[in-house]
Amino acid sequence: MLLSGCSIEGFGNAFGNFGWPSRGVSLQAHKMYDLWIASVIAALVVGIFVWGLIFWCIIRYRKRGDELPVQTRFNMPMEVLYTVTPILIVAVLFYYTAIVQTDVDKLSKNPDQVVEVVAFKWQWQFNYRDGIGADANTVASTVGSADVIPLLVLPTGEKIRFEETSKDVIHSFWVPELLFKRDVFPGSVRNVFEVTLDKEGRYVGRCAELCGTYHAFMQFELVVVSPADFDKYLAAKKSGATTQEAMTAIGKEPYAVTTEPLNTRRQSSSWNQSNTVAAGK
Ligand SMILES: [Cu+2]
Repeated sequence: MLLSGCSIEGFGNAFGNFGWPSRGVSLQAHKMYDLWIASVIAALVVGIFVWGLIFWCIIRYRKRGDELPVQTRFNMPMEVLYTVTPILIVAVLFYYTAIVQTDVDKLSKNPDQVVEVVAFKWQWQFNYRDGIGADANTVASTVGSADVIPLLVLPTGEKIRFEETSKDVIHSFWVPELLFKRDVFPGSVRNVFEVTLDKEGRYVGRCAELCGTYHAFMQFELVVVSPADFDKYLAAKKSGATTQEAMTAIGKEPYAVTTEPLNTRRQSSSWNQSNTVAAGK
């Protein structure tokens, strides 16, 4: 890879990111992505080596006659080799996983922004807070409805802390482009994590924990903007503007563009149309 000038990202891109949607839109996501692709490369190297040995054995030692081959019981150096090698591989993977995981879970003392994520059956509310913890105050808020997808507007380049809480059952906050999801618990447990976003854009978010009949309604959109636009957006919200007005104020499309509300009036494609014929009639 070094000789051919390939990067981990270039290699991942060439193979559809090996199952991930992209390299992600946060510094934390990039680290997880690199670990994932590097692990796949390690697995491929081992895989190709093992497949090679298998095919070599099949061809080299295929049956050539009725003469019984040499009967051996074991080969000590080989036994040691294929016990020690997998342990080394697992140890290296574990080492890098522990480093990345610790990094992704790291919390700063003074995050630049704090967002309280409130999940309930079956929507999201995003509260912009003036400090850390349950005792801080909400300075601006956005809540979704069956007709309007809630927008979570956040800036690039700042440490953003998410504090999660649920009003009823367990939900899960998931933005696929963050390559990350975390459960949202009811009660006194406030799950916390931080990200630093580095790519402006609009990314769909979903509830990733089956939480009831209208679980599928729990969609939102993460809107990543420049810090200047974010300050303007938050100022507009603080002065009483709606999310849509504040979005218009910074020149952005006021409604979600990555997803749309589910149609609750199912008629044309529904199983309970008036003219359907029940089975057996
Ligand atoms: Cu949910």
